[in-house]
Parts: sequence; C-alpha cells; structure tokens
Amino acid sequence: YESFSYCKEYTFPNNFKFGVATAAYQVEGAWNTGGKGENIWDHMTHTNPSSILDRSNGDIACDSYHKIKEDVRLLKNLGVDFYRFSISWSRILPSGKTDHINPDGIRYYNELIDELLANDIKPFVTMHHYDLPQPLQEEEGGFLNLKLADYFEDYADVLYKNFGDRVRDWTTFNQPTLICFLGYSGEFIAPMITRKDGGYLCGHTLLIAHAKAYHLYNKRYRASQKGRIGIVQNIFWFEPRTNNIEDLQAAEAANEFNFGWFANPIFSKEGDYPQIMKENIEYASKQEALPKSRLPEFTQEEIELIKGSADFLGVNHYTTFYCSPVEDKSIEIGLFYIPDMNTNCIVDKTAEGSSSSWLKVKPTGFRKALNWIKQQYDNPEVIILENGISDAGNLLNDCLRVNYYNLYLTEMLKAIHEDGCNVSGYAAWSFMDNFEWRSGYTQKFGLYSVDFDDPARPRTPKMSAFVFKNIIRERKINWTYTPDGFRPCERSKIKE
Ligand code: PNW
Repeated sequence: YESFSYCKEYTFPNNFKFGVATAAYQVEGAWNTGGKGENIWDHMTHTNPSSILDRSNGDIACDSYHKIKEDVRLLKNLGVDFYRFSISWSRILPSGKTDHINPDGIRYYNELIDELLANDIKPFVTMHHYDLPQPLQEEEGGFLNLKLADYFEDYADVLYKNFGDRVRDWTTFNQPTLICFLGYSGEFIAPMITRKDGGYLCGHTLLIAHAKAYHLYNKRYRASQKGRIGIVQNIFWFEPRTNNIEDLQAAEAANEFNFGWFANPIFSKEGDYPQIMKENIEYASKQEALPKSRLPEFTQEEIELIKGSADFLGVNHYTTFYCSPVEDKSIEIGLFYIPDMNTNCIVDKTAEGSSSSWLKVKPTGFRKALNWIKQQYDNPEVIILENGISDAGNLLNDCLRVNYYNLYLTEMLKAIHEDGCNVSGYAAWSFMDNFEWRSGYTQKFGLYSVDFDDPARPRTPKMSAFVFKNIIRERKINWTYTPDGFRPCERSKIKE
C-alpha cells in the first residue's frame, strides 16, 4: 500500500558519506594563470563563442582557483564528509604529456587538498571531467586515438605520485558515455566532432585508459597509499513508454547503450561490451557495407585487463527518459537517440521541469536505476557522485531544488533499505552555480549562488544549502524543515 512507504522515515546508515561536487573547468577560472595550458573548452569558447548559449566561457568562472580558503570554509559549514572536485589535466601537464610538469598546478591542488584535510573533509578526485588538453586534441586526435590511453596513464602516474599520499578516493573519467557520444559523435560538447564511429572509438580508448590507470595504481601505489579507484558513469533511467514488449526492449537497449557500454566491460562477470551493442552495431555496419563493425573489438587480453578494474562504481543520476522503437513515427526524435540502438527516448513533457530541457523531476526512476545496477552487476558498491537540478536566475528560496533533493534522496533511501542496494555515499551537484558547458551561466545547479557580475564572485547560500546541511546533520529527510529567513516550500505534488 502506497502510503506505507510514504510515511516511513528512513535514516541514512551510520557509515553513509555526504559530499558536494564540482568540476575544474566549471569553477576554477584562472584559465591561463600559473603556466596552465589550453584545454578543449578554452579553445572552443575562445575560437567559437557562439557555441555557448550566452557566449560566455570559463576564463574566470567561480574563480575557485583563488578561493581555496573561502570555499573550504563553506564546505566545512555544510558539514560534508567529502568534496568531489576534478583536476585540470592542462594545469598539471600543459601539453598533456609529461615533458613538463607545471609546478603551480601541483602547488594549487596540494593547497586545496591540505586545506580540505585540515578541515576534516576528504578530497574525492576526478582525474578527467571533459577538459582535455588542446594539444592532445589537435596533434593526436583526442580520444579517437588509442595512444591517449598511454598519455592518460602517464598523467594518472603524476597524480598518484604527487597527491596519492593524501588522496584516497580517485575516479578516472567523469561520464565516459557523454565524453564520447556527446563529444565525438554529437555536437553537444567539445571537441564537437561528429563521426559515426567517433563515439565508439573514443569509448574504446577510455576503457583501456581507465584500466591502465587502475592497474598502475595496483602495481606501484596501492600497497603504500591504500586508496581506491573508480569510474563515474551517468545513468539516465530509460523507461519503456508503454508496457509493450517493443518498448520494454527499447528501454533495455537504451540502458545498455548508455550505461552498459562502460559498466559491462568493467563490472560484469563476462566483461566486454554488452551483447546488444555488439549485435546492433555489427548489423548496422553491414547494412552500410562497411568492412567491419564500427564498434572496435577487444582482444581477450584487453577484456581481462578491463574486467574488474574498479573498486567502486561512481554514479551520476538526474532524470528519466521514455523509450520506444525508432519505427514509431508518432514520436519526435529526442535528445537521447543513438541510431544504432534503434531506440528513441524522450522526456515526459508534462512532468515538473527545470531550466535544462532534458531534466525533469522523476524521482522514482532513481530507485529503479539503482535496482537495475544491483541486478546487472551483482550489487557493486555504488557512490552517487552527482544528483541535482537547475533553475534560472538567482533564486535563493529555491523550492524546486529543495523538493528535488527531498524526493530523490527518499527514493535512494528506499533503494538502500527496502531493496538492499549497496549505496555508500552521495554528492549533490553542485556545490555552487557554475559554468554549465554549452549552456554557459544560464542554468544554475548550485546549493550556493554565485554573483558572476561581481569580480569578487561572492557566494550566497540558497535555501537548499541549509536543507542539505540539515539532512547531513539529522541524517534523515525532514520535509518540514525551513531554515531561518526563508519561506516554507509547498511540498511537491509528485509522488515520493
Ligand atoms: C553532468 N545532457 O553531465 C556533468 O557531469 C556536469 O558537469 C554537469 O554540470 C551536470 O551534468 C549538469 O548538466 C551532463 O545533455 C551533461 O543530457 C549533459 C547532459 C546531462 C548530464
């Protein structure tokens, strides 16, 4: 009976960890300070400003590069256990390669890490979050080139060597599906290459790069540094549009093409790409009279190298899409349409929205996604590393976000307590408003508002910051909590 779990109040397990997340290019600024090299986002925003909705860029962004003390004070105040941030590859290695290690880059991240630890906050580091060094793109073809796996391994080595004595939580790539599908097969993010095989070539490189970084850690660092290495995968939940078998198959295909693409090779027992990807892409490639499948093949040795190459699964989740076969002409083509999966997935336009067209409030999809992961990969340890919602403007009484967090965290608690999903931590996206890629500064995901018109980039806590702080403190969802100075929120009508 529905209202049973509606009323039930779950608490967060004792060892459950909370954090907030950002990424280097979205917050740091200081794009050419202290010897940092150019990356693909610097390059794209400078050479093609109209690629960004408001023609902005991350030159200054939140200026976090200059605000270590101030930002860590805010994190301390929130009461988080960890801070998820990413390291800018070009700040450490300006050319992308180890010919020159930039001392100012090492200094900057050392200071950030030390300030976090001095405040009892664990650094949770992403090695790569979309901002590839431009020379690796221009001179080497970026992730289309398998050699990038070796350059990434060298970069990871520099990171372990310099920061691994204090950083215990590492993830290699943020959202490989999006790096590859949106960056090398679609025109959504830098480097905006559109090659039909681009996404798959990129994916192949990233999987090998990830595995190399993992094994390097095992070989040289694990014994002394005692950390753990994961990868961060975005899981949109793909739901069938109806209960027809065709739609059920379409949704399953979408989950495999988007999540299984990277999770199956690493987390499944048999390894390698999902069967449905291998079959569909091979078939489509034959139809196009290509000599071989657009999806590259792993050798048995590579399959073994990649299989099991993670200590935990980092998961980002935002929303749910509804899928049906492409042949259903009554439905417009949605954003998450990959031709080879023969599936078209669209948002529920009637659902409560955000300022991002792809992001609707669909909390129950979160629980279903966590259950799908549990069932597909034998209940691996999952850490949620992004979850959140955007609005526009500088709204401080951000009830949309407060409701979103309350609803989504409630579903996550049910997945933990009722379904036995092995979720051990959760980071909100984002710590503060920041540069939202192609959308510039028009979509705000922050718990803190940032005034981008003021050179000092002052941060102001939104209502959601106080609510999140209270969740961490009380270790449960408190629907009636209203921080001082804010108007109470009308509780969302969406079923929890
Ligand atoms: C995440 N889409 O990615 C990223 O990891 C963050 O850097 C980003 O700020 C956050 O989501 C909010 O968008 C996404 O086009 C990128 O559907 C693109 C999409 C979704 C998520």
